Amino acid sequence: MFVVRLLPLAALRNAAAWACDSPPARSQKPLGIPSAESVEALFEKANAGFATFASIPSVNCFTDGSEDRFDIAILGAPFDTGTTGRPGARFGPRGIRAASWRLNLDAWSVYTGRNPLRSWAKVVDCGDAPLTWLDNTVALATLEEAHLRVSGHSGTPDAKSSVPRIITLGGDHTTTLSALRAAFKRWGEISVVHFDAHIDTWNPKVLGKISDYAGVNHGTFLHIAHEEGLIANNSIHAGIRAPVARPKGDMENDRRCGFTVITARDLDRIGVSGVVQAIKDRVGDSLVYISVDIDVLDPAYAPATGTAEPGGWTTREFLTILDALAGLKVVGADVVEVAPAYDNPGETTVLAATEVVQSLLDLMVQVPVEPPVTAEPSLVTLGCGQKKERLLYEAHA
Ligand SMILES: [Mn+2]
Repeated sequence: MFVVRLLPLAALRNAAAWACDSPPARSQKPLGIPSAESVEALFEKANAGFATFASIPSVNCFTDGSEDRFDIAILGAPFDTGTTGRPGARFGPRGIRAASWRLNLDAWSVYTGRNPLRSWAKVVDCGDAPLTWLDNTVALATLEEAHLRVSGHSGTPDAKSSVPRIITLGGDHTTTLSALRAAFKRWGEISVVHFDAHIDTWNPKVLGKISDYAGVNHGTFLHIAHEEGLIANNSIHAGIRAPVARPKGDMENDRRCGFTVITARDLDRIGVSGVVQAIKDRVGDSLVYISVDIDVLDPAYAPATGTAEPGGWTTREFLTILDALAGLKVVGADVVEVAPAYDNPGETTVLAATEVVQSLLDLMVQVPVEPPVTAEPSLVTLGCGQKKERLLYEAHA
């Protein structure tokens, strides 16, 4: 009994001595104490403090900060009061940013060997535009102004392209109207490559006919963009499968708005390469805006969206198509209709959306684009003879 009591006390005394004085000699380095260099390296890599897209730097792009130069900007558009289906896309930007945490500056594509966040282009996150949810017309005008402020910055001094280009995180699809209005002022008329389950060229007299205010919504914005003369007559939809509201009228109006259609099931018939070729043939050498409604994916791959339609493409099929569009002159792009509240615990939809953003970034990095210089830069003559204002962009030295 005596021995049993004394031995533990002696052991405790020895342990206390090691902790306070010198540790016992060991052949290996103590675990849990990293080198100062390894900690320092993490700070050089990225700012992980705020949830920016892929931890890229955040910039207040809405002030006149002419010293803040960048080449591609991520811009959030938290707006969902133009939706006819399930609301919730106002949380799309923060959902996509949250899911992008696993991306970082060292994410190199296993397919291409490229990394759009390590290129000639400086990519920044501008945060969200300050949009009201109480008046759609005010919100859309605010978003257009936000786009113009962002694209009003200069590209970085050694960049291959002087006007910053924008990738918008929606927001319901109405937000694309503001992006197209602003893009027209910077770039002139542009073609739209529109990935969606729905045509979104509905005449406001067919969809939202209860008032002029209601007529501007996420199913009519491409009709309105056409009526305003913002988009060229060689635009194209891809992934279409949702029913239309009239037996013939809606598709006739769609063609009048300058669109041809690749349906979701066309992929089974012509394959990925057929879809890609059809898009490239259609837009040719035009300046292009790529709009991705996440409902182009099947609800199995993107359940978190406002108007899900069964029978869509897989995430892999769609990303293959998107990456194969390399060579297009992409001047603007978006990923819209992401409503994270309907996502599953595995974050299927928002993860897909982050990959789409990475692919859009890569398309922009591969082909730098300069705005066309016209003799009369403030006015552009449209195909219909109407004249529209376009901002004069003064390229930096
Ligand atoms: Mn849409």
